[in-house]
Amino acid sequence: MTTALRKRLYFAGLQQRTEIWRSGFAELAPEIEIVTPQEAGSDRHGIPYCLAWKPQAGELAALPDLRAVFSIGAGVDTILADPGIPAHLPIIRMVDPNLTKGMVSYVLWQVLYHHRRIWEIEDAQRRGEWLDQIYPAPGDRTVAIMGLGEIGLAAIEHLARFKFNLRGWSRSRKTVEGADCFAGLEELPAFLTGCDILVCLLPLTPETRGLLNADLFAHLPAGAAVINGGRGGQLNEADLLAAMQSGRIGSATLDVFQKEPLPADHPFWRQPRLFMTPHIASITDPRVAVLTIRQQIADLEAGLPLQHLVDRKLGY
Ligand code: NDP
Ligand code: OXD
Repeated sequence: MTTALRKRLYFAGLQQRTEIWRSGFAELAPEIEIVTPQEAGSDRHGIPYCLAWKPQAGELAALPDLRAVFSIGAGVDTILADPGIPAHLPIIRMVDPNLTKGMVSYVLWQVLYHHRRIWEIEDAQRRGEWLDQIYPAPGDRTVAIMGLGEIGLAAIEHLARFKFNLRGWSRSRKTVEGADCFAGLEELPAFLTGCDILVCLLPLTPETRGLLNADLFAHLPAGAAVINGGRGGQLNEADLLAAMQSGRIGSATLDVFQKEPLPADHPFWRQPRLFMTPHIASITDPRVAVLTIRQQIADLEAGLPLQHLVDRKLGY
């Protein structure tokens, strides 16, 4: 076997999860040889594959024999942030049923949190008060999902069981059972009007960057809830703070932020009715992902088409 044909997989930007992934490959795909940046040293020839999360600018272009880049995440914005990635290189995003299940459980948890205003019960409990809370039936609430991809569609399927009024918004037109669907920027105002709980599950692209801003919030009913599980770059953070302080947005959940980890002096830490999680809404499961990557490498080497290819022009 020549060096060029060895199944060597370079880890780019995996940070603290390197060892979890290394043992996943050792157990489930031992024929794939893992190479960290330190192990690769200065000669980066003979490495055909890369597993990436937040690669450094120029890191992938410096692998001359690269044939495919596998993203650890469903979102590939941190990979596409490097304009130097050779245009011919296929980038494959992560589609993992366990990642999707994690996101669905996060969306259900947070939609119900805002629907039932859990913070009121917690506050009352701390005051020792037996709160006779009144709350609407799901059928009197409109939950609107931005992004009708792998995750958005699965979230709708599960939310439908609670009988919420459901809406979905995507770039191209979709028909989804149990949800009213809207497409494109021109239909965004209609999608937002009357929406009580807005859930963002969009990829970060030039079109979606900064989309969750004061103009968008102005279309929501006063006191609406906003949940962002997509990417921090989609939210204008100052606009959200102002909207929460004015009462336009009544409550919010954020899993993703412009800067992660969220800086200690960020005003979000002190904002009432803002629930935050540290980008853990869901996590790719190495036990599933290793097998998917192994299969994709086998397909590529057999000349078969790859699945879940990123459209570099669209950015997702
Ligand atoms: P998909 O690629 O399957 O779906 C993306 C959806 O977004 C599609 O419906 C697409 O429309 C829509 N979309 C893209 N651009 C626009 C636009 N400009 N206007 C309207 N709709 C648009 O992605 P996934 O569902 O797998 O993942 C979505 C995102 O969720 C990821 O990119 C990532 O950022 C985030 N994520 C976050 C996690 C976390 O832990 N917080 C974990 C996993 C994912 P169309 O159908 O027309 O193409
Ligand atoms: C992802 C993520 O995109 O973890 O998968 O955010």
